[in-house]
Amino acid sequence: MKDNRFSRRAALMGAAALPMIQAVTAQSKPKNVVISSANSYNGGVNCCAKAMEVIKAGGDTLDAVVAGVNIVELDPRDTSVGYGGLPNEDGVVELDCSCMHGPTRRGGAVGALRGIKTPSKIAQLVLLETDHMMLVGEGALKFAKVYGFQEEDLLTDKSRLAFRMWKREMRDRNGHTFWDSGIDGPPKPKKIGELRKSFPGYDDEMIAWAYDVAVNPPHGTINCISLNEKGEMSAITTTSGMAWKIAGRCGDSPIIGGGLWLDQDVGGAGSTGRGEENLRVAGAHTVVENMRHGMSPKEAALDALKRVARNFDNDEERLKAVDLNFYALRKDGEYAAASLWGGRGHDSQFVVATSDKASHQEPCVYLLERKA
Ligand code: SD4
Repeated sequence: MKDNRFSRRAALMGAAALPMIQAVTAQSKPKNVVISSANSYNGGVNCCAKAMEVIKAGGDTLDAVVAGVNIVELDPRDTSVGYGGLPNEDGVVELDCSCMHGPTRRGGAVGALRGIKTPSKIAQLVLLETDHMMLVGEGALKFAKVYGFQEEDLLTDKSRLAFRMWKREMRDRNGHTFWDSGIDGPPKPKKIGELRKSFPGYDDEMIAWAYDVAVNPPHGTINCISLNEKGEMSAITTTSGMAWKIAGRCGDSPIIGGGLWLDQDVGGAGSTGRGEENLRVAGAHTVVENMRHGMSPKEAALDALKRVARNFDNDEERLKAVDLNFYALRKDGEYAAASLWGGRGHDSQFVVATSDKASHQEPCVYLLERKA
């Protein structure tokens, strides 16, 4: 006799996922799709345009995302990625990156890499040329040099100014810092005029920018995921990490399963924002597993954000300090990006390029809305 209870339960629980897994894997014709975070200075749009160009020319999906993010890594204006990224508390830029190649199911990563403008290329070399998954610090730099990469100063005039401003504003509980003259630190917020005296040679706009990033370190990072017409996928996340971090701190970006995950049978996901909170939910892996079990990319990303909110007992007051975004591309070409909070700068947009639609921004969905 047919066990109706079992079939009903199966439909509601585990087995409900099975038809969706088939839907993901047995899709008709894959298409070319690249998605990325938005980033400032049109970084995401340029990244996806480049990656799509490589894919259309028949290039490998990993080469495509590496070429795409290289543009942002090498752009000194983006202070969250590669050259010109904001440094750690010692004034040294330390870069994190991870990448995954779907067809070979391999990954490579570097953490706290100093002196190399394009950590994506080193992470790709770890993937291609070694039997390891991740190299960090001095070892990662030595490895890069073996392949002919030059060690360079990654600070720009702009990021050095921001660092000096942060040093100066880093006060003890009496409002004092060794970078300020006298022992009575003036109250915040500072007037531009006051800062102008300490930072001669910079215009007011630069000083205001540096003050703002010193006290409110910005988010950035670029994640990029690609799919080609053969159904092959790759993904990458690259960053200078959290500004003013303790030397040696690795965020989520170089952690395979945290800031990046890709399963050739299902799809890929990546993250930008506060890495520590992402790591507490193994975010990118969670998003891909959610898709495996039948969620759409949008549902999968929002579910991962709900887990983050749960870690704060859904207390929006405490969550205010957290910015986090997930990007997801499923193997059938469906995609989405989700932010914890709606409507904030480039976090509210992500970038998409397809065979027939040039690289462009689309809105992220979001979990929470800031009250006015
Ligand atoms: C980190 N997730 O190091 C990175 C930083 C970032 O937007 O994405 N900022 O935690």
